[in-house]
Amino acid sequence: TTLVRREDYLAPAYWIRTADLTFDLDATKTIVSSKLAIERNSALPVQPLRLHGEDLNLLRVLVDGQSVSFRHEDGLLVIDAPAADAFTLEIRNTISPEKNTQLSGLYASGSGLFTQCEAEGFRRITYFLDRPDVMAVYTVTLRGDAKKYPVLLSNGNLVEQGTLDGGKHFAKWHDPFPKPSYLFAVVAADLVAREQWVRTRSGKEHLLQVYVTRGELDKTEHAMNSLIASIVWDEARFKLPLDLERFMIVAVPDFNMGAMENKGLNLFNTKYVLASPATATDVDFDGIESVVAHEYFHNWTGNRVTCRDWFQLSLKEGLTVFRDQEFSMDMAGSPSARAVCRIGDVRALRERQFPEDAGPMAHPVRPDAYQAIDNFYTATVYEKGAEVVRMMNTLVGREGFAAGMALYFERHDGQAVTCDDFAQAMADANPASALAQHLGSFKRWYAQAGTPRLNARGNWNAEAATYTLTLSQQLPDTPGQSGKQPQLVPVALGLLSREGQALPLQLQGEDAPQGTERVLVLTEAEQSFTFIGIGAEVVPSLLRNFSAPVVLDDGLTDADLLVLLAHDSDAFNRWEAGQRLALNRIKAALGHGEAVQLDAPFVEAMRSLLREPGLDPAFKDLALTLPSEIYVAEQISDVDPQRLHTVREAMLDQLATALQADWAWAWDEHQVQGGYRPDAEQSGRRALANKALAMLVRAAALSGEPVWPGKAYQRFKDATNMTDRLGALEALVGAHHELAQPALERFYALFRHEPLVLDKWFMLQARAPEKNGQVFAQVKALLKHPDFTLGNPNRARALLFVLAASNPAAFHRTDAAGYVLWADKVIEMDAINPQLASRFARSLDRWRNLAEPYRSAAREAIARVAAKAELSSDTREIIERALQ
Ligand code: DPP
Ligand code: ZN
Repeated sequence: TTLVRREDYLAPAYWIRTADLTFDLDATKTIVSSKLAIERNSALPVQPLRLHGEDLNLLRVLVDGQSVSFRHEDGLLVIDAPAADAFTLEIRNTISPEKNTQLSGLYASGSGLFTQCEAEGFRRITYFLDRPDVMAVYTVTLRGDAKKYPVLLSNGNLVEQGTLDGGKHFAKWHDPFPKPSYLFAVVAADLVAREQWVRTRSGKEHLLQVYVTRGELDKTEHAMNSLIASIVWDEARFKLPLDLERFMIVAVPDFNMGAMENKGLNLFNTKYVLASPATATDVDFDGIESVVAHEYFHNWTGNRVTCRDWFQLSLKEGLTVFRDQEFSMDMAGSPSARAVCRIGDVRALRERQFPEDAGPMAHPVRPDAYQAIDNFYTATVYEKGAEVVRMMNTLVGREGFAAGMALYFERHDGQAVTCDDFAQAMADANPASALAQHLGSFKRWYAQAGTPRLNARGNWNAEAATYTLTLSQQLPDTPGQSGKQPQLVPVALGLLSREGQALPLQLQGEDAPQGTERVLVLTEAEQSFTFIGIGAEVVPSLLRNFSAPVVLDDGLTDADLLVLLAHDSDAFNRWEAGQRLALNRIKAALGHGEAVQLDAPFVEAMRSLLREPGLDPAFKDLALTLPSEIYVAEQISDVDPQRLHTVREAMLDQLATALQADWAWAWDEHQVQGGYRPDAEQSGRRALANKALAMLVRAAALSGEPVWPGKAYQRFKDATNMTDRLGALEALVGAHHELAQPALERFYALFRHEPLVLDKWFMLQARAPEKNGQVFAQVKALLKHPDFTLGNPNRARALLFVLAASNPAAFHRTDAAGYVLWADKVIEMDAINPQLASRFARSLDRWRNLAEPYRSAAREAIARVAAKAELSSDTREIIERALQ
């Protein structure tokens, strides 16, 4: 395998202006006939035409209707001497969708045929210049059996359809927008659609369709509503209208990713389309809303303006994640619901991206090199990329950001561009901003990997009545990168009196205070900021709303944190103070090797938070959730996952017992009245009630008291929605109560024919808190269950990924059995689906941070996979990096 480097980028030697494709569709053998109008790029010297192709069976090649000599070289089809500067290339080849278990290119799922082309799947359909800076206008004719494939879809507009001999029919589609091949899509299947016409602000009518298999139409209402809301939002917030006559979403059960933004024809993992109150949880409803929005928003940020090369992936992904996060916040509504969204996003960032930045796969938001681009659809490119965009938004303000977006589209609509182009547009639209003044320092966020450490120390001078805050930053070395430069860090802050009052903020040199919250801009390695008129000791509330993706060391004591927990006006920092108090106790218990004994101030702080009148239940749920084992593991070294689990479980036991009466109050108080709505208000109440129930069952399991487990079983049986049913089941399973087994059996019997619900059944068992190796043993048993398969990515993720990536104590065992299973399954999966396997392989990324005997055993398992000769380049890259 070869390394592709960003600095080696060259413009394409040829352009493809139009692509006229015909598919004779068949699961065993599909014939692809392609007619391409090609033009030489006259800016470059004459070169051979080199086309990408993978797993194709070539039948013929014609240039301007004549046969031409060609050769194969390094997986490319090379035509040394194309006739002229502009010519027609005709290619005919066959492919086998049913043999395509990689789910990249054209593949079979159920009885239908579907495509996935990002990043490099189009070359598995036909020979092409399969790179995002080559954009063509596509006309696609689909021919196939009318019974098997009654629905034939491709991008753009339907221009013709009709019947053919032999029980076949055809459909012809034309997409007027030039697009890169990764946005191409085809669907041939037996589907039904929910349809809706909408009128956009310009007065144009558009047809929206959500396609699913028969029998699933009643689960498409939420996806359709989310799509309509997304269209309205993008027009209102960014003046970006729907530019298509028809916008289609198609749900596919076998899908490597969440969804795909193909122009006008989005393909979705069923998980992000299908939902009814009986089968989907509040979290699922939220996920659908945000993924539908994400893919829809790509129509502008990704499709109208796309990436010049795959190193620029965050240009579209970071920006589009930022947009879907903002959309979800606007949909959630109230300030506290927005804060709940933000906390969720930051938790995900810190549990997935921070470990990535600290491990062997650390890479900049704009990577410099890759072996397999599929390995770079990462938390860094997506979530850290979104944080980089969010910092720009913080620096230029909401209006300034909208102006930057407008300039970006004015300059680049219809082009394939770079991250630099986006940052430049943002800066040029806001010339007076700190972003524009320090653009070079800001852009290091794209170039330097690693999570910055932000150190903050305050010094109160009683005589001068000043408070001087000294901020400094340090960026750790990462594989292949050292000696890094300071980055621009926006630090949002407030100062509180020890009684919790917000203080007016006036910096030295200013005429008057400027409110009680502001953003300091750190651009150097170290800078000091002096506030005046500070008559007493203060508690700083730094990095409000998580204003930069950094690790903060502010030296605050528990007493300081208790002030913030009780009084901070910034909901994020209030939550953060509670997390830090909990983390301090976990670390202390790990340090002295004794059982945790929770102190009264902490328990009382948690109690008053839970009981605080008027505080959002969703926020209470988050504030009463202890930092996860994965998060804690990143705060320490030589991690012993078993010990960590024991300490955290003991803390949960104590919170369950000490707050028993309060949990019972919370359960009673947060029952939802009336019909099910997946909105922020109801889902917050359900989340807190379910948390309370889990705590009550936990306490009951400790004391042997039967009432709460009985109530949980009753709730499990009677629940009218999946959130409550699963919550009750999880309470029993989480406490290892004897009622868990009958409940699991009943759940299986009820939902065995609902694949997405069955995924939950597998997942629930894989993520149960480990106890004496029972959870690991259960996962091994479930691998042999007739409903388990590695062929369906959702099923594989539900059981194996959840075990290895989300249940440290079940996975990291002193007998190394988890690692043995990991290695076996990486190898087995790799032969079926390399993208899935390499993703799974990453669950051992952080092996170097483990204590012995885990570390050596993990290394041995990785080395065993590395010794395999026939690994895919996807998995090879992950394994090699892990051992470097
Ligand atoms: N581009 C897709 C998305 O992020 C996934 N590859 O929406
Ligand atoms: Zn995306």
